[in-house]
Amino acid sequence: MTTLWVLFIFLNFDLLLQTGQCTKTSGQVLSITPNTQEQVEILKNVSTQYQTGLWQPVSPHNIKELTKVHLYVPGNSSETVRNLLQRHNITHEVMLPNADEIIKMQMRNDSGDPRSGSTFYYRYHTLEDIYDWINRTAHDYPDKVKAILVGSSYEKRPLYALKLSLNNRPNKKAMWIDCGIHAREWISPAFCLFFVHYSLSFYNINAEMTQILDNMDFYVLPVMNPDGYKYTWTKNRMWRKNRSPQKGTSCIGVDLNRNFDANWCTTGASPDPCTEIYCGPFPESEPESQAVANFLRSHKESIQIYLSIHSYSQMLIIPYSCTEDEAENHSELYEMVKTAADNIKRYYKNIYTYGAGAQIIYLAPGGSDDWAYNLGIKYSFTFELQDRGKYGFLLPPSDIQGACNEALLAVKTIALKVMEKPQAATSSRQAGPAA
Ligand code: DDK
Ligand code: ZN
Repeated sequence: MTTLWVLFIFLNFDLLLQTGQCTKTSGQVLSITPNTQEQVEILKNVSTQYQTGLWQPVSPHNIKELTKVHLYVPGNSSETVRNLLQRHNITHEVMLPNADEIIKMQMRNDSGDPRSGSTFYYRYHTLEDIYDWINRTAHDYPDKVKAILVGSSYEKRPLYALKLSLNNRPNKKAMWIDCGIHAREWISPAFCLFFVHYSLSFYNINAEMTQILDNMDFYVLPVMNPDGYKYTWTKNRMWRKNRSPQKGTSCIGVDLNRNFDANWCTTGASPDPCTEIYCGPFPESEPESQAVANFLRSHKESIQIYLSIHSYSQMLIIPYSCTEDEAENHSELYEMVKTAADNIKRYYKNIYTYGAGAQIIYLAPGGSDDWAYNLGIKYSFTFELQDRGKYGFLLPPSDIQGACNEALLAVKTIALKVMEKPQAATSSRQAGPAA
């Protein structure tokens, strides 16, 4: 009998220890589906309290019935939040039980060692390592790559775009690609690095890439929001905005993808600095968005294609996101993203949705793509890369290769399609007879 009691106590003690450990161990990402309007309201509250991080949708305002919400819940509020959901009978499951471990894994994989070979592009890198890589790349390919200083961030970090120009043909058109507008979307800068590397390595090897680079230059800005990116490595992995302080509040940062002058700060953006979709005090108020806007304004005769890389949800987005109106060349753009998505499905068996932003996600005014489009860059796109449904922003390094290859295929598809077009629209802006 005594033995049984001892055993009983021992087992329960063990259980106590385990639960004790569990609450301490890790933050989690929950996938939650509100079934009623009442549950929607509860979720909106939960997502603004308990220091949780809303991953999807981007703002509590966009939470609606029967649509999945992804919520990062840090270890210390995990029990409270799950109890609350249970109490209100809100359907939820754990999408990522060990979020904190995965965060560590993503950082452990960093190394600036150039001798670590091809796997360099299938790891995430600190901001310092990305700056080193930019220097190294410009240095190693002096006749093909130039680092152009397009501006600086709020905290005075340089914004370098790499210009890839693989031959000396005059008057080439160009494509602009920016990565890392949103700090926590780490796959985005990883794609820009991968893309530059691929272009330099596969010119004269891959037929399509050769054809594209023979006719087109690329401007690649690997990290448009360096202050935010740095912050995700050092302070808060889930940071989205830039890091500029705002008047009259302790809340920091502007959503750079709401800060451009395209139906600025209308529905889908917020004038509240404490939200993730804060539009800033006025259009182009932020040095990062202003730098990109200035560069595009001064190169709009040559830049024919604009592309901004984000994550996650696997989408190929065309204008407009700032209004429900259709873009003037909607069907042409739609055909391009459809073909790109079809190619991705065929080669990689992965499904990307495509279409006008306002139709396929939500109204998102003040975006760089819509602004570039209105500037006259009529082939304007935003890609949302992987994950495939489990990791969200914490896409493991082992998935970088797949995500980048899919996006690369979409870039190639679009570049080749644009090259087929008669260049009337762009060349007519230049004075004098067409070449
Ligand atoms: O900025 C957003 O909320 C997402 C990327 Se995370 C893109 C929204 C559509 C494109 C708006 N320019
Ligand atoms: Zn984004």
